[in-house]
Amino acid sequence: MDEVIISRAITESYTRDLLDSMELQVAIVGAGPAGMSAAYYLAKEKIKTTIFERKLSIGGGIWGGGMMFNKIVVQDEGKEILDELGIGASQYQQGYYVASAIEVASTLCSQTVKAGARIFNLFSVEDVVIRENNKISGLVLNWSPVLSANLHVDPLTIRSKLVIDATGHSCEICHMVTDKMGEALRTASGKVMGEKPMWAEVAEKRVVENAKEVYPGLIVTGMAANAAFGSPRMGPIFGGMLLSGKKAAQLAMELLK
Ligand code: 48F
Repeated sequence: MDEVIISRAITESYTRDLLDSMELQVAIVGAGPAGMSAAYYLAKEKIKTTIFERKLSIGGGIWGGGMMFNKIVVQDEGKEILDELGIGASQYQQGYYVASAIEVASTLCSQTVKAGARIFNLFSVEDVVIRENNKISGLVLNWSPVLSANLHVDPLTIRSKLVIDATGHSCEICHMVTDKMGEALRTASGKVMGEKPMWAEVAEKRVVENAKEVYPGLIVTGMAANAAFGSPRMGPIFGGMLLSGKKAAQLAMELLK
């Protein structure tokens, strides 16, 4: 085995993938449950989709379950998605199913990649591209270690017809838009309204309703959607996240037509 051939194989293959991701139909920020669900349903329909994830690990808030008890709960509608993905879940009582957080995170990631979506980990999105018509048309990217080490290194940029903010509680892409464009979001205040206290039942409904185009070219999904529109949090029930990602994918496909 030759060390340099190994290094060439990695460098060439990675660079090819990165170059291919510079022109996308859909760019998703965040590989949590909502972002991966959106990517899975888009890739299944052959939409060119890439997720950029800040962390080394993929899966966002799935792994830790509830307070590090690594189990998650889904309701009937969420169970249908787990069934589709081939993830086991047992009924706890009527309408409540328990699944292994480890199996959910790993299988969702595997199915998303197998469906044809690409995932880049260790990428932080630090800004958006806004050109003609004030529409988002791309993302500004940097290596996560560059940002965590506070190094002065300029970013690179990719173009995408649509962007999905799946950054979770921090709702980062929506915040970037308001930082640069003012009160421009399609929310009641034009700003990120901020998530409200825990209320699982309402939060689970709203997280699907709130998966919308929140700014031209920008769809928001998952906990970022509830933060954007001022809806409650839900804790370790994950069906809404998967359904919100699915709705974001359906909306993206309509907008791409
Ligand atoms: O936090 P996260 O899992 O968001 P989600 O898909 O799901 C929320 C649940 O995990 C849980 C919950 C109960 O259902 O409320 O919290 O809405 O995944 C968000 C991912 O986005 C990444 C972050 O590292 C995480 O993996 N992320 C956030 N900001 C950026 C980012 C950024 N600027 N660039 C790249 N990745």
